[in-house]
Amino acid sequence: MASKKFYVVGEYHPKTLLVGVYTPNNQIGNQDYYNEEFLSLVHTLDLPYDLTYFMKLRAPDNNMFLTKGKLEELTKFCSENKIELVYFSEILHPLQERNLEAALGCNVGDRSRIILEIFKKSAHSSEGRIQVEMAEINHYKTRIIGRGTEMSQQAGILGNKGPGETAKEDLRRHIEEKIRQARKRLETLERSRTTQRKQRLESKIPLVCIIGYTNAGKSSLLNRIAKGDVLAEDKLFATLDTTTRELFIDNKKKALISDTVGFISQLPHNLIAAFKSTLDELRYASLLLQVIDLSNPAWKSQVSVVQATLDDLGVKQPIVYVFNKIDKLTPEQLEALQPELEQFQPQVLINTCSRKGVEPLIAYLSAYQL
Ligand SMILES: Nc1nc2c(ncn2[C@@H]2O[C@H](COP(=O)(O)OP(=O)(O)OP(=O)(O)O)[C@@H](O)[C@H]2O)c(=O)[nH]1
Ligand SMILES: [Mg+2]
Repeated sequence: MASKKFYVVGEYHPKTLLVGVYTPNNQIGNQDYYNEEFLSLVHTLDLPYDLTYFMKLRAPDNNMFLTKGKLEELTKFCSENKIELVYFSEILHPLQERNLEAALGCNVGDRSRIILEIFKKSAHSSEGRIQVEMAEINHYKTRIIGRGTEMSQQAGILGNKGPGETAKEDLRRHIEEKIRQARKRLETLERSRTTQRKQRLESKIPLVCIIGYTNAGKSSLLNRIAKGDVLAEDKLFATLDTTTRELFIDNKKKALISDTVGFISQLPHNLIAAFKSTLDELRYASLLLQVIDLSNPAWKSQVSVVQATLDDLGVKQPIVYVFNKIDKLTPEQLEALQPELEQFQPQVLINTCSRKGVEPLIAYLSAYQL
């Protein structure tokens, strides 16, 4: 299934195809929802593209990612449409990426690359920027060095250490130096984070963290209940940097409250690793507010993705399910959702459009012993 999409007039870009591949690993929603989310990622990045191609794959192939038949179809499509660059909706192993490039005769990018680029655009603090840089170097390291291996194998045929091998060694050294520098800067920042945390723990002020799937309304909630001025946008990953504010309930300072990076299905491993120190903060929270966009048909899978990410990070803090954007649902729709919502306890239903909309959460926090 292929359809035509927008061009950026007057600006050169390689003829680009987006390939949405729905696989059993996707975890999230149905095929339409999955593809829609992929397009939101692409739009968030303002990535110009020419065509889309959506397919369903029962089991990804270890070497090629696509099965033989699907690969043949796509190769034909790329050559007929003179495609130069293909972005896949899924995370590709560097070997799969190289093999696909060879088979399709195009440059290939994957989900990790798109999310990395979005993170790069949204990181403003020095810690955020270094974390993204670290993830980026690691992403490209495996890919570049992999290609280097092919270069050196060709050189090996001539018997000596050929130009390919020297280039590979230089590159490896250069990348390792970059990683070393980034790690050093991160360590310095981590030390200052540990000092701050120690001060906070000593002061006995509890910490509440707002977590949730990207675009659920986390920053809007912080802005509403703690007079923040965090950028809230209808974009994925608008927030990367942690913002912490004082939370006053009943005119008393109750806690510090933080808003941080959102989660998404199949967040690249490099990024989770790079943001580990930021996310580690969650383990020191007294309470987590998990914000859920109840108006999103895939809200339930989004809750599972967040839960799985928390499990990976070893976070076991108490959670309140904060069902948000209920202003977008009719009373009948809300009523119909009740049986499903029951399973998620404790819960509050809110919208962040007004102070009144967040009152159920304020009442909950007022009664909660942090
Ligand atoms: N209708 C409605 N829209 C909301 C509500 N809360 C947030 N939004 C909108 O949802 C979009 C995302 O809100 P953000 O607060 O940026 O979401 P986030 O969870 O911080 O997103 P990231 O930082 O990108 O992960 C924005 O366009 C908000 O205006 C709500 O209660 N009702
Ligand atoms: Mg945000």
